[in-house]
Amino acid sequence: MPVVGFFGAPGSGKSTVFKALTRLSAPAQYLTADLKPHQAVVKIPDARLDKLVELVQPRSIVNATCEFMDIPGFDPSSTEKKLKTAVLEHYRRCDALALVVNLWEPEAERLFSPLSEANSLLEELSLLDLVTVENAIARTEKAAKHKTDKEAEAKYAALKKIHPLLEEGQSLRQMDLEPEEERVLRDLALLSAKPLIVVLNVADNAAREGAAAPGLAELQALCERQSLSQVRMAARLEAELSEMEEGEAAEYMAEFGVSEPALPRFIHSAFSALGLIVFFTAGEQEVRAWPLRRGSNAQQAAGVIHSDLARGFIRAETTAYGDYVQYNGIAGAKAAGKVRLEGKDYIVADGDVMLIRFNV
Ligand SMILES: Nc1nc2c(ncn2[C@@H]2O[C@H](COP(=O)(O)OP(=O)(O)OP(=O)(O)O)[C@@H](O)[C@H]2O)c(=O)[nH]1
Ligand SMILES: [Mg+2]
Repeated sequence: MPVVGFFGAPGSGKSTVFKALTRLSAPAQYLTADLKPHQAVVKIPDARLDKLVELVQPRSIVNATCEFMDIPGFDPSSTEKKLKTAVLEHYRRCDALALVVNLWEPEAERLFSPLSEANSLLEELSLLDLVTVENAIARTEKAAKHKTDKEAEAKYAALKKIHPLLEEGQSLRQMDLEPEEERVLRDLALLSAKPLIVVLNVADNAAREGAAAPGLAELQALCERQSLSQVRMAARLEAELSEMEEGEAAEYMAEFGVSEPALPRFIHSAFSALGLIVFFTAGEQEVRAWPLRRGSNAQQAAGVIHSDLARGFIRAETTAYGDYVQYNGIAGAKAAGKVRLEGKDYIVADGDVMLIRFNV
């Protein structure tokens, strides 16, 4: 299950976004006495899953899930060392970070433009990594120079390559790294390497898709330049919606011109940043959505369900989601010749409905 943590300037709306997405209010005290952040697991709404359920009428339904973490903003000037360390540890544990940018505050009342706010936070991630990398260089230098430890040598070389780039303020995301370099750096959990979703937190009156907001266009351009996933959200409005009955919420959404609630839009951006797709299993017992790393093969998909299925993999009966729906389920798809028997190397496509044949 992917874990997404909210990152942003103090008061940018992280806790409000958390509430909008989880329907839970994060208490004002976001860290408990043992410095744990406020966490929530949400079921991911999925229109395709709903459609499969309608066709199959299973006994149980399992949505994919995502975990959100409301973490206090990182304050580089903070002198509370214990708090700072704890906050950074939480960020390192996240699979992706969501940068919440304040685009709702009137221009006259703010000290920094949204663009400079976002840029300085992105630079902060690179600076934090610079410190981590310098410490790691000091630790691996000796072993690398003895030329007896290949792993240390590879790590040292990768660290020396990224060090000057981090000094320039680049993020790891922007660097061209070989998969092998990525591998040796993985245990450092570098923050600027994490998939990033930019939450464009706009005022209620700018909730409508396409509506202008001060600073929004510059932020969108930044996201384009750095290929960052972005999601526009009027967090305060959405947080209010999360407290309403469905009908009332729909009316309210229509009034403000919001065509789709924040959660599915956010998940869409997050999955794209994380490089995740979804495949389905659909039986009378259970219909279920499974997140899967894009580019995975059928055997790896089987392994997500259970390691036995990967070990004893024979083949995967695979139907594209569109075919499954068009032919009213597996029987119709079979009759139309739309169910394929795929081997273990088949690269799973988003929305595939799969039945794994295995033998252990
Ligand atoms: N008008 C408006 N106000 C917002 C919006 N998002 C947040 N706010 C207000 O900004 C204040 C701070 O919001 P929070 O969600 O607590 O911000 P935060 O980023 O969690 O703040 P810290 O955890 O203290 O860093 C609250 O008073 C919110 O009501 C928004 O989209 N529109
Ligand atoms: Mg907060």
